[in-house]
Amino acid sequence: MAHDRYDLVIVGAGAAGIYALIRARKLGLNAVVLERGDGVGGTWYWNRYPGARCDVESFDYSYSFDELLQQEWVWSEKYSAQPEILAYLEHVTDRYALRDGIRFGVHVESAHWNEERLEWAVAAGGGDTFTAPFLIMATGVLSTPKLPDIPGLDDFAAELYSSAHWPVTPVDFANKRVAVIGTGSTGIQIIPEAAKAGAAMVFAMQRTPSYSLPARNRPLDVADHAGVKQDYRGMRQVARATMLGAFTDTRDRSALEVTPEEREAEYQRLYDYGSPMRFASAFNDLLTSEPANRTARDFVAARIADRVMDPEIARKMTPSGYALATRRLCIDTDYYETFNRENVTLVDLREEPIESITPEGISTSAREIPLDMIVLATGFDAVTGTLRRLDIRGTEGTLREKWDHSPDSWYGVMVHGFPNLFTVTGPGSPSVSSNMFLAIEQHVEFISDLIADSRAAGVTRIEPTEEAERAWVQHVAEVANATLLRDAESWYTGANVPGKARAVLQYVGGVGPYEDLLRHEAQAEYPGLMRARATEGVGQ
Ligand code: NA7
Repeated sequence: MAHDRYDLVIVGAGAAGIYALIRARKLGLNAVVLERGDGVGGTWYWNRYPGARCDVESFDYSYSFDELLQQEWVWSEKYSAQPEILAYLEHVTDRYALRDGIRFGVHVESAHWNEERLEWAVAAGGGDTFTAPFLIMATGVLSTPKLPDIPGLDDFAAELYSSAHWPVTPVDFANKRVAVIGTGSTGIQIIPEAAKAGAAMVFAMQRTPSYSLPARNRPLDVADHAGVKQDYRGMRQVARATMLGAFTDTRDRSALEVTPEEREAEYQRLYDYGSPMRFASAFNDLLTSEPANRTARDFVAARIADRVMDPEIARKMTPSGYALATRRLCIDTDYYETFNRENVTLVDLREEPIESITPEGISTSAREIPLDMIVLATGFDAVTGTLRRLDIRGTEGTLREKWDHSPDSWYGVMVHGFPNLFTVTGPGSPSVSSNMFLAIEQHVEFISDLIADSRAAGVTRIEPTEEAERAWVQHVAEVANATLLRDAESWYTGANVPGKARAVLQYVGGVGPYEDLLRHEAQAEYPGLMRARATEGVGQ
């Protein structure tokens, strides 16, 4: 049972924790990263299921903080697959010689604030404790899987996998009867792979159909790299000022102010390009106007009908009842076409809900489906899930108690009642509705600048005021309520987890405007924060 002291503890060695360590070392801090896995990568370490791939283009979905790094790294595909993203994160870890600052296999269980000592005590399984005045939770937004509450799940006698804890050794689908439960981004990626890998039958268990666009993934060639790398820095600057934090080629006009032919042509152009960010940015009112959104939905619905040969299956796979992009707008490689194969069956759970899982397979209200394998692609307790599960105790109680009521936060980066605790891409920040790498860089830079500034000024305690937090939460809600996201029935609002407080978990005011607000906070010397020096009381 060791007790180690640091200047800074960082929890999580995903893209956020890695960058936080790089910045901490630049500041000369004695920092440690605690990681429960045996390697770096976070989400990209655990989600190694076949077909796992990013949905933001590789040139955007990577760090921008070092021009040399971005010039030297060569992405092989428009949308990188999980092994390549993981290799990239490992490369970054080695390139900046970070491994000796990361403790692997450490399961953090609690973090308690000590008001006398002005420090956090982070306790891990096995009894080890790590203390530091500053704590960064880089625990990810899609890191706590949400397993389904289906009776009999533990009784299944054959192979059972969760997409978010996929085994390192290859899984063999050949000649097996495989059910994939869930048709969000993950199910949409796994189902075609299982079918291609020779499964005897893939049962796609669909409760809510997603909208999905062809990714048009392709190898990147020398010309692609030259095109971007001749001015990578400039491209990043443009991306950073956009709504989504990626290069989106947006036209600032309404879907309703153009002719139907122009609209169709624009949708087709972006559909042919293959990017959910670009498609969702086709017009400036797709997320704010129901009639505008409907034009995009109708376009995608018609394409689903083109891609699925059986009109009845196409009908079942066509979403209805929610606006496009209020649930993740997916991209796919041959997802709909997969349902034209002999070895794929759509099981529409709205018609025949799952009643139980038996040792032999799945019982729906209509039939028994004998199976050799079940894959759970049932999503995550997103954004707040991991932090709510840890015992994080501040001045007035636990973060869980606070967030069970409402996921309040100051810019998604600090929480009133939890001094010197920082969350990377927390609730109320652009996070998952933007390019996550950029969102991570924004936060880590803001946090490390704040720590540096505070240490230089002799500040030992930092906490957002209640008023500043309330004002931010209100602003986040106002912006969200002006969009169709206010009605979203998806993980974007916590709707997929029973009992979870309902709120739009992202700031949808845009990455560029959000960065301006953060910059303003820093330039104005953080008016939303109480910053106290060692000799002062709280509230100075
Ligand atoms: P998602 O997008 O939350 O999708 C989860 C899917 O699992 C969704 O289709 C759910 O249907 C389905 N689900 C969940 N529980 C059940 C039960 N009990 N029975 C049947 N079906 C169920 O998670 P993903 O992992 O696909 O994607 C998460 C993000 O990762 C993605 O958006 C990208 O940002 C990367 P439901 O919608 O609840 O009817």
